[in-house]
Amino acid sequence: MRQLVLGNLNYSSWSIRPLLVARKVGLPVEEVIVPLDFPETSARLKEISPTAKVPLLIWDDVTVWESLAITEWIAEWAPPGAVWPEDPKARAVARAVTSEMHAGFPELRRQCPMDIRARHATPEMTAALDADIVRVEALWRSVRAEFGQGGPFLFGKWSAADAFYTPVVTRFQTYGLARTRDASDYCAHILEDALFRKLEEQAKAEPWWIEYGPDGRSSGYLQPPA
Ligand SMILES: N[C@@H](CCC(=O)N[C@@H](CS)C(=O)NCC(=O)O)C(=O)O
Repeated sequence: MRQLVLGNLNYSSWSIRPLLVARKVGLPVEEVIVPLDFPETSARLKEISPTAKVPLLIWDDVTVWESLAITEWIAEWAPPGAVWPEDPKARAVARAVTSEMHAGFPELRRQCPMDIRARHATPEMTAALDADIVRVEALWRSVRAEFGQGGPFLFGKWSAADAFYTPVVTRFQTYGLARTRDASDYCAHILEDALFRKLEEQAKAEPWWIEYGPDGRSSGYLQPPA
């Protein structure tokens, strides 16, 4: 069995990161979506995942959880340079900014949950959210300035770093967060890229919706047909 188990693409930022990587390199894997926040979601995930979370890669007798570990597994499967930059210095920095995304930006994630197909008001600008946005924009600007000569992506050519920042780009769009011309330009390139456009179409067509309560709790529901 070769499956990439994912949450709904509209909301599951951790799922779309390795999904974009898998699609970019043409990994022959079945994509299976488990809609998040439904009453049966946890039980379904507990049956297959040690953390009861998605994404999860099942590849024959190997099960890999955690979006970054799945990305590294795909990088080993793919030819060199397909997932990470070929240049060792660029590759080291790409891994650093990707790890920073995986471990950081808590306020951006908490206050601006990914919701690709929606447009929401910009949330109240707390100092912590402001710091996350300032850091994201500085990071994009510095890696583009040092490594971005060969193309419109963070390291010129597309890499896993772009996959990991794509959910941030969608948040910038959904909540109107971009402040600098450089950040807006980078977001535009990601949003216009065919890899993202396909995913956006799928997210828009999904029948599953999530509502966030004032306490931050979320629950899934099915949108009645129009
Ligand atoms: N650190 C994990 C985070 C995974 C995660 O939090 N996944 C969420 C969806 S985006 C999930 O599976 N939630 C299931 C649930 O809460 O029932 C990763 O990078 O893969």
